[in-house]
Amino acid sequence: MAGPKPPFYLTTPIYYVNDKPHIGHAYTTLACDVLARFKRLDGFDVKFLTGTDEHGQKVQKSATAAGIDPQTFTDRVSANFRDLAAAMNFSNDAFIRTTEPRHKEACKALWTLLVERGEIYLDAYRGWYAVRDEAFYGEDELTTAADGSRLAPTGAPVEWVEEPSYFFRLSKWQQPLLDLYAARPDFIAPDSRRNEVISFVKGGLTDLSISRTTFSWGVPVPGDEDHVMYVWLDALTNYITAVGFPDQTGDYARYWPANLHMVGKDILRFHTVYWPAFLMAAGLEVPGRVFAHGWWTNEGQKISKSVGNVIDPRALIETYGLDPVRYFLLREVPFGNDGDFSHRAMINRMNGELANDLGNLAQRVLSMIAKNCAGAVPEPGPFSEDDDALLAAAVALLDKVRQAMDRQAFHEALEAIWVVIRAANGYVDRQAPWALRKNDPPRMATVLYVLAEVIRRVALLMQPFVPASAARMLDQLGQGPEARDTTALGDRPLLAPGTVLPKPEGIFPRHVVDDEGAA
Ligand code: ME8
Repeated sequence: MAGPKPPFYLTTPIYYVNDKPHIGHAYTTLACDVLARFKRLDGFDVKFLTGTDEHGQKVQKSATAAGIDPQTFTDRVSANFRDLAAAMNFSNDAFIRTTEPRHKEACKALWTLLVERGEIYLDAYRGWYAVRDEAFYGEDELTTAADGSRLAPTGAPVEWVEEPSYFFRLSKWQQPLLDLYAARPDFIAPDSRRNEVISFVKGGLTDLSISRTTFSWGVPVPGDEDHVMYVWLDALTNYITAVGFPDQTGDYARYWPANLHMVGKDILRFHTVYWPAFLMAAGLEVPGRVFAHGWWTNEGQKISKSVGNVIDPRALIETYGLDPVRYFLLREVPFGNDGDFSHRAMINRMNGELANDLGNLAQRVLSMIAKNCAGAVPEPGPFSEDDDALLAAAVALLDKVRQAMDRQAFHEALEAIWVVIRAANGYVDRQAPWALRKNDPPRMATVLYVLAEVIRRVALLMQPFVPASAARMLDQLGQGPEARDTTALGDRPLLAPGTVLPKPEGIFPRHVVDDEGAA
C-alpha cells in the first residue's frame, strides 16, 4: 500500500480588483493550474490557491472613479476573477479575498507577532510612493519624464508622501536573507531573477514603511486605528490566511510552508525580500520557492489599458477554444521568458501541432482500429526494434515531464511530449499500417497496438495542459477514470487488448483563417 499523499501547496498572486482580468492574470493562474493538475495525477495532496487583493489606495481610487463604495466595487470585480477561473477550467481548491474577516484576523495576528518580537516601530514616512505599483521608491530609483514629473522605475507616476507610519525593521534582515538565498539555491527561480534579488539585497535594505494614514481602505493596525496596514503586508499574508493562520495546527501544519509561490517578474521583490523577511521576523517558516515568470506583450506592444490592447482571455477562448489557448500560452514561450501574443503564432501552434501532429495521429490510428480491428484494441505480436524504440521513448516520458514540471519548465515538458508525437508520426509513415492490412494483418495489429499505447501515454500526460481534450482522447482509448493517473504509466505497455473502443471522432479542430492573417 502506498503511504498517505504528500502535500503540495501552490499559490498564484492575488490580483488587484481595480480592473477586469486579462491574459497576464490568466497566464499565471494557468501555469499553476497545469502544475496542480500534474501533481494530483502524480499522487500529491494538492492545495492550489488563488484570489483577489482588494485593499489599498489603487483599489480605493478605482472604486471612487466608478462612483461606488469600495466593498461593492470589490465584490463586483472579484467576481470577474472567479468567473475567469470557470472559463479557463482552473482547478483551484481555494479562492481568497483580502476583505474576508478571516484574512483581517490573520493580518492582525501577524502584525501583533511582529510587534511582540520588536520588529515594528512608529516613525514618519517622507518619500515617494507610486499608487499604480503600491510601492515606495527611493529618490535614486526615480527618473524624470519629459514634462518634468518623476517616475518610478516601472514607469508609474510617483507622489510625495509625508505621514506618520509604522516601520518594519527590514534592514536587520539583510544578512539572514542573503544566507537564505545561499543556503537554498532553489528558493528563487529562474536563476537570472535570483541574481537580480541577491544584488538588490546586497545593495542594502532600508526599513520599510508598513502603514498609511491618508486613506482608510485597508486592515486597521491593532491598537492604532488611524493607520491601515500597507497593502503589501496585507496581501502577502493571504498565503497563510488560506491555511488557517493564526491557528498553526490543521491545514497550516499540513501545507505551510507553501511549496511554490508563482508570480510575475513585476512582483519578485515583494515575494523574495519582504515576504521572507516578514516571516523570519515573525518566527514562521519561509516558502519553498518563488518562480517569477515573464511578461506578455500583444503583437509586439506592451499590454496596457491606455493603449487599448488588453487581451481578454474570454475573447481568445471564443475564437480558438479553451484548450488551444491553454496549450499555446505554455508552449509558445520558454516559461520564465517574456512572450509576445500574436494571432498568427496562436494559429500556427493550434493547427500545426494540436490539429496536425497530435489530432491527425490519433484520428488516423483510431479510425484504422475501428475499421480493421473490429473497434477493439488489437492483440499485438512480438515487438520489432522499431516498436521497442517508440515504446521506450513513450515510457521515458513520465520522468522527463516530471522533472520539467518540478522546475516549472512547462515548455520543456511539452517539447518532450512532442518529440514522442513526432516519432510516432515517423513510425506510422515507416510502418505504413494501411499497406500491412492486406499483406500482413498480424503485423498491422502490432503496429496499431504500439501506436494506441503511445497515444494513451501522450494523452495521459497532456491532461494537465488540455484537460477536456485529453479526457476525450482517453475516452476514445477506453480508459476509465481509474486509469488516468501516473500509476498507469509503468514500464510495460498497459493498454489491454480487446478493450472495446467508442467510435473515433476528431478532437483538435483546425482554425480556418478566411483572409490573410485574420482570425
Ligand atoms: O501585483 N504578462 O496584482 P496585479 C504576464 N495584487 N503576467 C502578467 C501580465 C503580463 N502582461 N500582467 C499581469 C498585484 N500579470 C498584487 C499581487 S500577491 C500577494 C499581490 C500577472 O493584479 C503576473 O502574475 O497587478 C503579475 O505578477 C500579476 O498578474 C500582477 O497582478
